[in-house]
Amino acid sequence: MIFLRTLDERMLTLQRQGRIGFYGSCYGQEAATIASAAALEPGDWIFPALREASAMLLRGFPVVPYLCQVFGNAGDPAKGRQMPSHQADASVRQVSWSSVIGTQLPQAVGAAYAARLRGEATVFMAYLGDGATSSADFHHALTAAARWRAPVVFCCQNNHWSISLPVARQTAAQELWKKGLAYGIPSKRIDGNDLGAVYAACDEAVARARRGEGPAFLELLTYRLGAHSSSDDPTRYRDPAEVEVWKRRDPLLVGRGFLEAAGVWSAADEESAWREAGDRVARAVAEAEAFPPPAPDTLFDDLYADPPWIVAEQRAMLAAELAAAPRAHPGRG
Ligand SMILES: Cc1ncc(C[n+]2csc(CCOP(=O)(O)OP(=O)(O)O)c2C)c(N)n1
Ligand SMILES: [Mg+2]
Repeated sequence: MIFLRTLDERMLTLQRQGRIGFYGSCYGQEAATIASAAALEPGDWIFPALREASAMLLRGFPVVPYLCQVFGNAGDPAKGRQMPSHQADASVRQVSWSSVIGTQLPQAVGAAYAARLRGEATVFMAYLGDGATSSADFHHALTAAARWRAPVVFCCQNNHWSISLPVARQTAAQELWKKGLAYGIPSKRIDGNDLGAVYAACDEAVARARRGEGPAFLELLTYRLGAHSSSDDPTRYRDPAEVEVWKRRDPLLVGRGFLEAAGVWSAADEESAWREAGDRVARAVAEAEAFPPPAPDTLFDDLYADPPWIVAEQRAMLAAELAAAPRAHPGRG
C-alpha cells in the first residue's frame, strides 16, 4: 500500500510536469484494491474497473514495463496504443481498465461461464465502481452470472463518487450491496479501508466460486481521497470537510494501527518502508522514461495473422517516407 501510494503521488507530479498525458490514481482505495486481488490464485483472472491496475504488480508484473505503459513508449507491452493508466498483460491474467463504465462486467461473466463449461477451477474477479451499478451492463452481468452460477466475484468499490456525482444523486437505492441480493447473489457490505476485512470476505467468496457455488457480490465501502483523474478538480464540487473525515479512515492509517496493535510494526519500519518505496519508484520512473517512443512501423503489428497486400503496401510507404524525411517524424504522435 505504501509503494502504491508513493507511485501514485509520483505519477500525478509527472502529469503536472507534462511528462505523461494522463493518470488515474487509487488514492484512498489501496486496501480495497490490494486485499481483494491478494485473495486470488495466480491462474485467476482480473477484469478491472478504473483503479485496480496495480493488482498486476501484486501478481508479479514488473514495475518498469508497467510504467512504460503510462509513458506509451517502446517498453510498453501494448506498444503505446492504449490510454495511459490502462495497463493489461496476459502473463498476469489481467485485462485492461474498462474506460467505458460497466462493459467489463458481462465480459467477465462470459469468460467465467466459458471456464466453467470447460471444467476449469478458475475464478474471475470483476471490479466496478458505485457508478457502474447504474449501468445496463451491470444488470445483464448479474442476471447472467447468477443464473449460470458463473465463478465471478463482483467487487464493487463504493468510493462515494462517480466523478462529480455523489451516490445519493445517482441512485435511489440506499445500499449498493442489496442490488446484488436482488439478482439472487450472496452479497455483503464490507469496510473497504480495512485490509483484513476485505481479504477475509474476498477469500471466502473466491473459495465458494472455485467450488462451483456461483458468484458473490461485495460492496467495499471506501472513499476516493483524490481527484477522479488527473483531468479533474474535485474542489469544484466536493466539500473538503468530507474528505477530512475520510482521511481519518485512510487505509494506510488503519493498516498501521492494526500492525502496531499486534506489535509487529514500529516507527522505524514505517520510515524504512516509505524510504524504500521512494527509492524503488524513483529508479523505476528513471528507467521507464529512458525508453524511446515506439517504432512507427509497429503500428502495423498484431493486426492480421497473414497481413493482406494493402497493409504491406502501407508499411512500405511509411518506411519510404521516414527514410526521406526522418526528422519530420520524431514518433511522438
Ligand atoms: C458508459 C460511460 N458513461 C460515462 C462515462 C464517463 N465516466 C468515466 S468514469 C465515470 C464515473 C465512474 O464512477 P464509478 O463507477 O463510481 O467509478 P470511480 O471512478 O468512482 O472509481 C464516468 C461517468 C464512461 N466512461 N462510460
Ligand atoms: Mg465511484
